[in-house]
Amino acid sequence: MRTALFAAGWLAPATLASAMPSLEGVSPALSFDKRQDTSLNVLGGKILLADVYAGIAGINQQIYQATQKPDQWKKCNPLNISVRREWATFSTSEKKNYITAVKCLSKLPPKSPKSYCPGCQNRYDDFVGTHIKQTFSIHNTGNFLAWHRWFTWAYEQTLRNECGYKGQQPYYNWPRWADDPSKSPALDGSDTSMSGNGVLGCTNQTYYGIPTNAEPKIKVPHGTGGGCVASGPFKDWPVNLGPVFTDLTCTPPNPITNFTDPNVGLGYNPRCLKRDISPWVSSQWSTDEQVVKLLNSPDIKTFWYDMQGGENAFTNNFMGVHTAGHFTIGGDPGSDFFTSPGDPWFYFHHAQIDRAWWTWQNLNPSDRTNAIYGTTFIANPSAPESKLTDSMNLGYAYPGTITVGDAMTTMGGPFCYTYI
Ligand SMILES: [Cu+2]
Repeated sequence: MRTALFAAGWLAPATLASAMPSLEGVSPALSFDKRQDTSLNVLGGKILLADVYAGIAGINQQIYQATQKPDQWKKCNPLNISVRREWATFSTSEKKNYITAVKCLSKLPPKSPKSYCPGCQNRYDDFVGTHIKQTFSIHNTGNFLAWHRWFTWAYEQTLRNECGYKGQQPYYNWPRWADDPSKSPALDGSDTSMSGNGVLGCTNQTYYGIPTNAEPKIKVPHGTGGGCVASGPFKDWPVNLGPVFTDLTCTPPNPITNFTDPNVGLGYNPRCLKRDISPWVSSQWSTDEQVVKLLNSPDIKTFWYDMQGGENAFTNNFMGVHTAGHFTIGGDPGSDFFTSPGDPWFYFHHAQIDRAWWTWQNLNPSDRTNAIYGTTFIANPSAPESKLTDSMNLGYAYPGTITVGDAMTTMGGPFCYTYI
């Protein structure tokens, strides 16, 4: 049974825009229970069409779950669901609680044995190590979105279970800050940010090549950073693993560089966190227009390709929101797609990747919740197709296994969360 709201997801963008209520002078409710810091100024003063889509998706999902998934609804409904919000809507104490918990993870001992991850120094590194180990089977694959949904959730749970975090994983709403990411409260370098840009550094290179090869399709110019993050809460953040596949020549190579070694990139390689925040990237490929175009994808194949840089990746000067989000901060390890979770920024970006997928799914939940496209090995169309019954694990980062099918909804399997 489809309701009128499901159909609303298919309204033309122009219709939606004209139907939007004027929010002038109104303090919009941005969460079910928190009303601090919720003025539009905090959000950069813009109403985004992508957020209107997300709002429709959120309502659709509740109706779909209530009417079509009664067993899941008994376990997860508005009475117990957790709500992920943008960092800009967090109160100062919520931000500090989150920052403290992330730092705490980097001070707890690792669970990975040395034989599995020789360079893992702390609990945070368990997540980075898992991502490095599994890179070829979780990117440009059919499980890409499901695996990263679970990975981000497992990180959120670990912050809560092992480091006293009380809230949810924040996301970074790309288009809201696309003109100037350094203005976002998540990257402004303040005491309540995830630290900001690096100092000027790595100036031996004038650009990053995407993809990383001799003839890259896109050349990201060096910005005003590139060196170590020298201020803000993460100025002393330890980076221990990688790099594995990076275009940066100013970063020391990992002690284990042989791709036939199962521990490639997992040798101990201590260094500072580097960033080169790039409005050049975000203002081209992370805008409201770009996200709305992605959300208007008619099928999962289109959505999956568009998110990751198009069918012939990165041709036609198109980066896609996934790579654009990573290169909005760039640097080391942020620009290395194996080691990128080594920058705590990763989870802000991937929560937003998840939110974009969640939005697309719930614009038409009956058709899209279980829509899957892709194979089981990176950029290999002849590998076996990914299936909902494929199992996934997170190594020593988080216990247990789930199937891809378990991760197709945020209100089933191990999950019970939504976005606002
Ligand atoms: Cu990844």
